[in-house]
Amino acid sequence: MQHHNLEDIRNVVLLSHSGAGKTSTSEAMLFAAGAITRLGKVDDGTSTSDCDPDEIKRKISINLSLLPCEWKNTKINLIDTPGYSDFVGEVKAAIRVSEGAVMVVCASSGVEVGTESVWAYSEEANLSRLIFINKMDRENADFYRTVNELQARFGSKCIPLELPIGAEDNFEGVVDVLTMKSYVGSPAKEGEMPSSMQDKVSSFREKVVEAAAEVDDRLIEKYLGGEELSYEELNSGLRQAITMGRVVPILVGSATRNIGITSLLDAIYNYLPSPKEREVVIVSDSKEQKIEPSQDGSLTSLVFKTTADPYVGKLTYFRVYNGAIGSNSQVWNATQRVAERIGQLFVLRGKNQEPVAQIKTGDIGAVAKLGETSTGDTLSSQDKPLKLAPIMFPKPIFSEAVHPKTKADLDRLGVALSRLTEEDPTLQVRRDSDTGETILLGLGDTQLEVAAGKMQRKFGVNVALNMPKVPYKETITTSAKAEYKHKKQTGGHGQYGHVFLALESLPRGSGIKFENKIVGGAIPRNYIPAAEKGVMEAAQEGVLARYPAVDIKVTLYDGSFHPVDSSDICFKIAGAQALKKGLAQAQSVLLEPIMNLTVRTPEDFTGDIIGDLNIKRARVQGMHPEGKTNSIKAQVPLAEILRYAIDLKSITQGRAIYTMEFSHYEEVPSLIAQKIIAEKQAEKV
Ligand SMILES: Nc1nc2c(ncn2[C@@H]2O[C@H](COP(=O)(O)OP(=O)(O)OP(=O)(O)O)[C@@H](O)[C@H]2O)c(=O)[nH]1
Ligand SMILES: [Mg+2]
Repeated sequence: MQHHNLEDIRNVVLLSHSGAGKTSTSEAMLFAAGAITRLGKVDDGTSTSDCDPDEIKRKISINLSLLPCEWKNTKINLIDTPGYSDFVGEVKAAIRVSEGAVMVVCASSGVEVGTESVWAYSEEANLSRLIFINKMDRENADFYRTVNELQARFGSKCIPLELPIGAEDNFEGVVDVLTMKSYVGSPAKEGEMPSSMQDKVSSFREKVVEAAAEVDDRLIEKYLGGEELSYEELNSGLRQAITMGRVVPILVGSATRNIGITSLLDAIYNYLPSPKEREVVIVSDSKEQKIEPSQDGSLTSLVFKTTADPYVGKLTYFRVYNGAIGSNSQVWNATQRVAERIGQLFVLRGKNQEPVAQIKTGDIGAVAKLGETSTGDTLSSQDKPLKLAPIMFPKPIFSEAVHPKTKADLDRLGVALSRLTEEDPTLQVRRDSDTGETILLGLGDTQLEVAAGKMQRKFGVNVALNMPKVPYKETITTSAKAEYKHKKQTGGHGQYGHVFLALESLPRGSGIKFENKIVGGAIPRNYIPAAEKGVMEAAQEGVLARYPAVDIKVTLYDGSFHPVDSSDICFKIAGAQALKKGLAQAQSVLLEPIMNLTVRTPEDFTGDIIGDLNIKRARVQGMHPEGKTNSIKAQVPLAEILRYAIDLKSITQGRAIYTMEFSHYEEVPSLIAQKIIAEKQAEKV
């Protein structure tokens, strides 16, 4: 592929609810543009985009894919994204490096939850959009119903630019509303539109003409004066309206039957903006500055994806916003403040890599084996280290405990996990110091399952994912005093340590506080730290179910010693045993973590969500309607919402989202506490 000028590039992300046909549509576009010679199929695992073994196995997209093609001397960098909500991190990254979007909507399912989410993301990112109503050949496909739904949800700016000829099995082609020509079959043959569609096409044409004229004073004058606007005038008006987001044109077709695909490519070429039409936002010291992108400018390039493969090594995907980057050069990572050596550059198409000498402004490329660079970093030149805004990824809301199956798996676990989190910024790893578990956090169960599969396939590490343990704690409810004398008389040297402890409750979140109130040398000062250590260590395992004891003030107020037999270890034992006795006397109870939960849901599901939360021992604290969305705030015990990602998905068919964060610890109701204690005791046996 030739190098292209800035105005001859389109970076276009495909967005949709899962399964609407993004991958099939991008495959059809690659085929129509001659970038591939065989039309692959998602269902056979032969598509260019879904080339990862997990994608082939599950027949869904998991990773974003770069799928460049050339159309009318313009380089179109199609970026296919996953529709499944667990992989929204990939969608966010792809949106960040695109100027335009094709929103794919299924002609039979219409507007779905995922359509609404990606619509909102593309709006946030200010992308110019086209809508492609796909699967017109499917049973129940209804173009006009889908158009009505789109207009009802997203407004009257969604205007058909094409109408279908036939539907379902009889879907044959499309009519271009502006030119009033028809494109039938595959490959498309241009012809006259069916005469039966004349009136319909004319009435839709009127709407397009009006929208195109409206953006330009000269055109609107001409239009209102009753003059005909030329095709060129209409096209340029329409282009402006689409670039400004005032119009979102609707096209139609069938990806698997390869109908309506060349006109989709034409629309991308005609109506979506080039990188030249978007200013580049530079952030430095939290100030923002906008620059015009230029081939001669200083290199400014954003890393938007990293893949790690034990055989191929690390691959870094980047988009150049300003200047150019060359093979075998050196760049400056402005985020990490380190120099990086650039080896051979590539242009990727699915899994195929084509070596290139240079990637210029506006274009997207990849490079292998960068040592320091990670997703979100800016690569620039050292003399002008311009930094781009990073990519905003969603925070994890779902976690599983990772249990390596063998000792060998355990040894390699750390490396595998750090590679995984490097590849996917929506994954995080944490060690829970209370339960001793390694916790993998992400956006949903499927994402974590795929991650576990990848660990096995790529790094040979076998793990089981289990529900994480709840980090319960124990505390006391009354005050108590306890004495312990550790005394042993064996052959030679004896052992002697003797302490009196007073235990009192402290407010939640205080932990264990130790105070020494020994007066008059009942215990020599040098043994106090040992007694304290004994207390602190024993507090790690409470008396109910061996959970850490917290929120207790322990006062050492008396004791005795032996001039020969006493030692640090004797006082440590005495401190530990006295604490255990005290905990047993002071009516210990179990504490559990309570989370602050916020759910955002379409209002119709409010009742079901509250009903479910009530079963989960939640305290609903408030509801805030925002338009048709309701935001519900509640405090819920962690133990009840370890699987909330799955529960909420099934209550709302995936239409609600939530966030949660730790709030505080609270006493577990006694019936539930008895069950937890019994389970823990059974575990011990
Ligand atoms: N009948 C019909 N089926 C289609 C069409 N386009 C896609 N499909 C089928 O719909 C299913 C999903 O298609 P994909 O292209 O994988 O959809 P996607 O949007 O990429 O899916 P995700 O990436 O998982 O979100 C596959 O079985 C396709 O064969 C179409 O135009 N007509
Ligand atoms: Mg796909």
